[in-house]
Amino acid sequence: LTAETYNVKRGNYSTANASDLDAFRNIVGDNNVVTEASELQGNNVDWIKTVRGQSTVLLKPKTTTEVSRILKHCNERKLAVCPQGGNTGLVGGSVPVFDEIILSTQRMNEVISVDPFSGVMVCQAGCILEKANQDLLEHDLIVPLDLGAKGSCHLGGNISTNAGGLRLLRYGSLRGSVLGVEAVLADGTVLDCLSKLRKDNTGYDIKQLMIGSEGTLGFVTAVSILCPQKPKSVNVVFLGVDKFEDLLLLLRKAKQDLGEILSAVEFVDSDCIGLVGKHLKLVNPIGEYEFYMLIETSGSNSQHDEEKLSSFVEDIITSQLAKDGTIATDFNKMQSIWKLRESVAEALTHDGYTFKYDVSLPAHVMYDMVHDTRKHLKGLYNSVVGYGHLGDGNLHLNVTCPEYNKTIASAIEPFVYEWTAKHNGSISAEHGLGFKKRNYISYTKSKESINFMMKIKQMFDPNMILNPYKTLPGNID
Ligand code: FAD
Ligand code: 2HG
Ligand code: ZN
Repeated sequence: LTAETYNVKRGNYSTANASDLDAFRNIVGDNNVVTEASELQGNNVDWIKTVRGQSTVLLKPKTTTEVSRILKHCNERKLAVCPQGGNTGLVGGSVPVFDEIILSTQRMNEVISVDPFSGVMVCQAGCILEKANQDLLEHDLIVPLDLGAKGSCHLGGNISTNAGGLRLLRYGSLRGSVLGVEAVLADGTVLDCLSKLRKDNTGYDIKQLMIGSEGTLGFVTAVSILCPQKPKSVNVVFLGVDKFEDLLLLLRKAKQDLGEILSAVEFVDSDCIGLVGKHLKLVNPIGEYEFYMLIETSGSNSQHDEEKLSSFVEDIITSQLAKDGTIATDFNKMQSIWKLRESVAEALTHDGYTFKYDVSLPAHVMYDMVHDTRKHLKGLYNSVVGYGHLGDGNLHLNVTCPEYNKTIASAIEPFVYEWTAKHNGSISAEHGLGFKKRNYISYTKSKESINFMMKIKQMFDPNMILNPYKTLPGNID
């Protein structure tokens, strides 16, 4: 899909010309100004291949100074810019809509420092999440964030989307663990908020504005993150459950009985397991049930953790809250269970055109949304699945259909947004609004807050060059 499908008009921006390209080559070197259409193809299309831009310029700076010089030039020339990290975003925020210049963190991948005592890692924004986590293991530390896209997503992208992921239940949101951010503003100003301090109450906390602003307020160049100790003992349980209400009882019991060692509580429905089996040949290690729950514990004493977990599993199987289950204590088995959960997004890409919704809801109504969507769509789909971060009240509702068409699109939206608002949820729990959801922001935020957001945008980026057509509703572009 392109801008036309979404009925968006190009803003009044300049088009990059030969002298702009010379200026960019002068800043980053010839090899780091990409203009070859074939090389740009991947950067113009999003991960789920549902939106496509037409940029003709990709820039790959290495340093903050280079980013600053690029943005200063773009601002003076009124050239629109689309910041891009690993391009794994799921709301169309990471790709251009028209011919925005793609500014990538691909080469900004240096770890600047790791302090094993405080646990603070400082690194450039282009560090890949999985690689950063591996590097940290040497210091017995881990990144407080994990997600299925870890092999490609960049820490700068994670911070710009305020990614949630699989460890949020234990380590909290990035708003707590990110201690500092360095960002370049639209006019080239370097905003150095790269603090390594756990506590700092001197005035307003500007880095919080960068977190989750999806590249609309500044370009994140470096981050400082408080990283927890690598747990000495990790275990995973995979359970088969008949009813959604039982998942909620299990969640409460897991909190009560596993307490301080509980590190993740995820769920998938039976259709998700069907899809990862069908499209990716992943094998479900237990029988067939309506729901599956993944519980992870992370602690410091394996004997203590395993005892706690075994007694928890014994209780829930005896009481029939869970119908079946398997405990994994070795690395390979844990990995294969996690893979079942983390691969649902990929399996869906093989199932047809995917409409994705990422909502926060009160836990007791979470799965009603999936039932109601199935009923409402009256068979117009290939699959309607529900899965997600149960412990955080975050449902991923996905609808696949043979191909995109307006009838299906208008049957789904605004239905899902209205449903979410009616139950006091959020239309974006973790993926952001990007290009696809910006015009629905008012289902979750008040008119006053949206107006305030617009004022902030105008202050940070008066020429509106940073990621236009994203996050804020269309009427200000
Ligand atoms: P991109 O996709 O490149 O960009 C995302 C947004 O941030 C865009 O608006 C872009 O313009 C902006 N941006 C990127 N870099 C910068 C920068 N340096 N400065 C300013 N703006 C920037 N998300 C979750 O929250 N939880 C999950 O569990 C989760 N699982 C996922 C699983 C899979 C398989 C996939 C494909 C995605 C998943 N995501 C998840 C989506 C998630 O938002 C991204 O994976 C990740 O945070 C984006 O990082 P990225 O480097 O790929 O950013
Ligand atoms: C996940 O938790 C991701 O797997 C992706 O946030 C969710 O694809 C989705 O809907
Ligand atoms: Zn998720």
